[in-house]
Amino acid sequence: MTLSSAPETADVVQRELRGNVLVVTIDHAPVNALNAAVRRGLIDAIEAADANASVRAVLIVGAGRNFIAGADIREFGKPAAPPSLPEVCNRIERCDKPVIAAIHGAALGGGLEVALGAHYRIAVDGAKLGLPEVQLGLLPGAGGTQRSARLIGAEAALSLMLSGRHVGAQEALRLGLVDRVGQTDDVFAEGLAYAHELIATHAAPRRTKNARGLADKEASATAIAAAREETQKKSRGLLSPLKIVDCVEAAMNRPFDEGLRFEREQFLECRESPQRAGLVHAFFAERETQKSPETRDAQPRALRSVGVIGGGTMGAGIAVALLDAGLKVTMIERDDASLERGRAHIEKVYDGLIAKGRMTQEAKARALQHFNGDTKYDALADADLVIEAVFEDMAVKKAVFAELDRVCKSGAVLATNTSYLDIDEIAASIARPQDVLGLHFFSPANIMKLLEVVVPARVSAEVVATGFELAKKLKKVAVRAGVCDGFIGNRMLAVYRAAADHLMEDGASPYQIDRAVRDFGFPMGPYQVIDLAGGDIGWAARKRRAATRDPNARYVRIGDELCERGWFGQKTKRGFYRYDDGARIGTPDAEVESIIDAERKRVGVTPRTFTDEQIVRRYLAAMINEGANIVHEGIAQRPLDVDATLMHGFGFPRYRGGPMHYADTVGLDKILADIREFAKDDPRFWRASPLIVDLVARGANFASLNRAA
Ligand code: 3H9
Repeated sequence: MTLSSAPETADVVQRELRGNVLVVTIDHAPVNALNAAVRRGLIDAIEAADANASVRAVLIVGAGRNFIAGADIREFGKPAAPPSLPEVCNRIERCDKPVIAAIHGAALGGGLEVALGAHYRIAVDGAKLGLPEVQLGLLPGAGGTQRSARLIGAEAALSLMLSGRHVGAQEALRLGLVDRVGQTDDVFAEGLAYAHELIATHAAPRRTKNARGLADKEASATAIAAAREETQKKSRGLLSPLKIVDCVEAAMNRPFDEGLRFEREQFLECRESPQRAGLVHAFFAERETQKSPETRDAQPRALRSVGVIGGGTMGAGIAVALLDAGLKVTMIERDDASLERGRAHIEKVYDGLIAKGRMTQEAKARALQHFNGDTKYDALADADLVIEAVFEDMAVKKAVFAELDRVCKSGAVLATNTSYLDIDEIAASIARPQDVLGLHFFSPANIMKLLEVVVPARVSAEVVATGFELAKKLKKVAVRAGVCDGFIGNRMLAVYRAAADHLMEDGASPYQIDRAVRDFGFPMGPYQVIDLAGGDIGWAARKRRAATRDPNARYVRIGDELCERGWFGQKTKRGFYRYDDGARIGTPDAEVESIIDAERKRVGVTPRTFTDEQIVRRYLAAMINEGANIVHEGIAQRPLDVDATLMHGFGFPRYRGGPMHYADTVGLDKILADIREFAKDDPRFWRASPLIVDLVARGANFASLNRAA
């Protein structure tokens, strides 16, 4: 029997006999995902080891930066090619010779399942072990639910699988996921030494399926019941988390092979679900948005010290995000009192974290060592990047940029955090438009993942690449956006909120609209969001735009009516909801309903009823249609950029993959038919996007544009 691999798998799974150890190296860039060739190569390697008397042990290692990142996510949704991953793990476990997995980098999902199929496990520092399938709408489907529970017990296995978190080598050792941690980070040498030691001590194969982690039935049953209760509360709308609990219960109650069969059935159900498709789309969208023509063509500029202009909520949040990434921050405010308030805002964020036990006083002190404040722009002379977060007014912004132009060193990136002002106009007002960029953060800026990198016409590619580099340092999802009123996210928000207002004036209550939107999967409905953010913010923007609004467009005054009474939401204890006695969750307000009724009468609307489904259809059709316009105009590069924006900045449920992915799952022809139907009532508002019309005519969908880009 030969020890060399078949040609089609030889590249991705290499075998080499080192003395009496068969070293099996998975070499499938970029992350050693388990595609069909790797799976076949692994089985062949184990067959070869069993058939060759001179092999005394098998060592599985990964080439490159990882052991194995998991199943090949790109294969989901395509016809399955044999052998399956469960077969691979079972075959490894059945091997007659001891099999050792030596882990560095990621051993995630199917990657950890391969390691659990092996008989012994060693990890080195920097290893990341986990079963993150839940984040893709899946469950570990190659024996992971059965073997992990047997190996480390129900409670620890459930916690790993339900959170999807990664654990390092030391924690893996404590949990019992690995048998030892290497002394060095040379995974190959460590693994080989371990294999020789096992051979020398005549260690036999030790099969995880026989591990006794579930032997204490009472403890296991208690952990399973607790996980089920918690999951029912926390994982609203999700398919796979409860199935993970069911699988661990099966591991406790059934023989191994039956448990495996049960797991497989549950896995396949998840794999075929729209939730899996939505979450995998989200996974790739988050990675794709980081790529732009500029990041391909240009190198980012160095980023060490950053200036922040303005110490309001936004400026302070941005400062915290920068400090958290280890950058030096200088905040500029107009006078000492304002600067003091800015610093207090920052401290408040940290104190909140300390109160929740997520930060220590020492860590706060360390972070603040990198913070400086000044009232003079000259303090920014050495800044690599400056982000202004001052009042949304063109004249004020231009004055700030004139100062920056005066004091900043050549090559400094000058960014504005404006939400809707024309950045081309700001750029044109100074002598270095090539350095001016939009960096649009979302509040609270230290928490929200989204960063719109807004690209004005005259900016240099290097500056744009620096914006993306900053997002990476801040661990944010960067989305490239063009200049227009509201960029991607806020422009869409204005339209779907208007659709909600129309529904409200036409007969739905704000409470029903919020409920319908929540039931779709958003964490909050639009009126809860307004109450949380403060109704006065939108009111001020509406007043600013009143002069330029199309006088014939429908305008719903209900929000203004509430604001005129000083009902701005949570902070005034009244908005669309009442917040009596400092309550954070509002209760419906009969007075608000009478105000709505009065408005309906004033404008001559006879209220009608809407089902929750009808509400959601209008709300989403408005969102999708504007998203299509944004892609059509080139403001977003692809539909997936719109998806990432809505998921990370506006609470769109990740398991539905963003509005454009969701539209594809409904069918664009149906969305178009809805828009045309709604247009019968209000043709000015409901104008089908030319992009949707074109895609439907061609029988294409949004996904085709993601692939083509
Ligand atoms: C599973 O295992 C199911 C089984 O239980 C059951 C089966 C029966 N497949 O993130 P990066 C690509 S479910 C295909 O930028 P990093 C990624 O798209 C799986 N491709 O690098 C990117 O491509 P591109 C459970 C994958 O160093 C490139 O690799 N496993 C996969 O920042 C680099 O990725 C997971 O959920 C994959 N599995 O982080 C782990 N993974 O260059 C998912 C990555 O074209 N992966 N790619 O843009 C990760 O968490 C991170 O990628 C990892 C590396 C930590 C590994």
